[in-house]
Amino acid sequence: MSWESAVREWDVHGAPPKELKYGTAGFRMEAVLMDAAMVRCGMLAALRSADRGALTGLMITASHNAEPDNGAKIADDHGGMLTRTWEGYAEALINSPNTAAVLACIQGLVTKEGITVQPGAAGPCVVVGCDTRPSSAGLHARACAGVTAMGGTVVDLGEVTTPQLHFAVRYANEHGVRDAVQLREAYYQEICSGYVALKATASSTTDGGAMTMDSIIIDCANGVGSIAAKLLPAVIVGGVELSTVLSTTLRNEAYTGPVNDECGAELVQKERRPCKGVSAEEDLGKLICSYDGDADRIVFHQFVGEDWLLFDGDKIAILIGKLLQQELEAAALTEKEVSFGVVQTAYANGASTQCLRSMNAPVAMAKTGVKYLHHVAEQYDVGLYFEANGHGTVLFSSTFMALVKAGAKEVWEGDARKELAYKRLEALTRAVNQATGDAISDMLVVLACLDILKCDWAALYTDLPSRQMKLPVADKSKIVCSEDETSVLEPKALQDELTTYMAAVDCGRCFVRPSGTEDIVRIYAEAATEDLARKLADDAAAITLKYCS
Ligand code: NG1
Ligand code: ZN
Repeated sequence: MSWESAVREWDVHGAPPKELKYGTAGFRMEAVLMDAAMVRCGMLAALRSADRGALTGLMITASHNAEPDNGAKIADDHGGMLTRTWEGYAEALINSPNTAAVLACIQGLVTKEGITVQPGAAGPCVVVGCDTRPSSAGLHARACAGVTAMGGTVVDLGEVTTPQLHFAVRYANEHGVRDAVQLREAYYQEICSGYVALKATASSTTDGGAMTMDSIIIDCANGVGSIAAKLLPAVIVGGVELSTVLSTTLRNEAYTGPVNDECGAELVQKERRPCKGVSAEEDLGKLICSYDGDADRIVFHQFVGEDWLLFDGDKIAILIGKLLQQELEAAALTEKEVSFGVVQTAYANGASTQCLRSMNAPVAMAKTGVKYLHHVAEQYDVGLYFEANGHGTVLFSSTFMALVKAGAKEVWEGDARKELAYKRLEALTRAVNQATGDAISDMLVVLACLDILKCDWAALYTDLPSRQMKLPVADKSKIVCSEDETSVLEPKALQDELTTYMAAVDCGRCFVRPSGTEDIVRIYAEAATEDLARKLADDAAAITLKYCS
């Protein structure tokens, strides 16, 4: 069957009931409204695959959103986010008013990009995965139909985390693997072997002792993270079964409650309170982490005495940054050979930025949304990025990868510390999921960092009091922000008022921006005290409402 006939056969759902935008994390909205879009998303991912002559990916998830929502993220052949030009093509295709317009749109794209759509083994190939929302299985089937309509082949990963999908695409293209089982296995082997190798460099082990046992409680956000994390203990790398070095206790597993409901990284980080399923009585002193609904974000928390401590993305960045900087120095890889940078957004707590600067780590700022941070981090040999909400990873340039691979094999006569540093850096490149931020990989990296650094994580710096609010407004598009999103350009009077309020508050900093994933405006405020931060946020919200109603 020609692709034209196949598109006619499958594109039976019409246009989505409202126009969809490819936001900071792909298409996202109420699941029922995604029905129409999903077949077309499959077609688009297949077209991109044909264009690149390589596998692409399609993940069905609405991440941290409530359970009734769903969405689609398309991964490019390197495993990262879809390139900007194609976001525009995706919007045009998905919002086509009818099948004739879909056909015209595809034809236009094929001509413009010089794409050959040919069915069969040499044709397009898309790795498809989904989260555990009730709507995901149905949408998954539609996505696959879209790929098939374009003559494409599906590599079906089934229920996986978003980072597993991104990793699989990258790995498939690098190693010529198209088998779903092998791709799933490669993920665990790569990150777990890095984790065990890192732990093998902790002082107890290098002094001849056994590896220490890490212990962690995982709040799985009632999401797909539990399915992936459940497999960790049985992973065997280099003769070591992970259960002998890592003890995991899962809470809020998939199918035991609605995704992200009263649990997960979004609730813990934004509302600054523990999730359901953990308590000071049961879990005092134990390290807990919270994933989000598709396990591409993680934050840690702990009941200590009367307190409850939160270790968000900023704290994670500082911990990993500390290890990286220490080891780069020990390996004598100075700024001249290896550039190192940390990327944050405006949501990073001012105290964390200050802490990084005092560590002499170069800090760059990016717009909110992983794709923007990722892009800035790519400009360094070692680019560490984290959003305060727990989404982040480390990117290593190919030059750096080659350098540490060679260095880790070398015997550094008389320089045991240098040898250790190369081993640690090489292990880190495996433990980290370089395709995207990954709750499971970040969890393992943090545990290994704590084992190696043996520092008091909470004492590295103290957050400035801050407050975040979500403001439902009549029209969020009335607010237009500057490139770095720290000020409002339109309406100008709104920014003038915010500036006046900020100036009146000790250590006051606040900004407002329209969310790219929800129909709200986000308010952020920080100040010298809790009361001042709360008041600044309340004032900013009132001013914003005045201009947006
Ligand atoms: P929006 O809704 O545009 O603020 C949210 C997060 C981002 C990023 C995206 C993608 C905050 C303040 N914003 O974006 O950091 O994670 O979702 O999931 O947490
Ligand atoms: Zn997510």
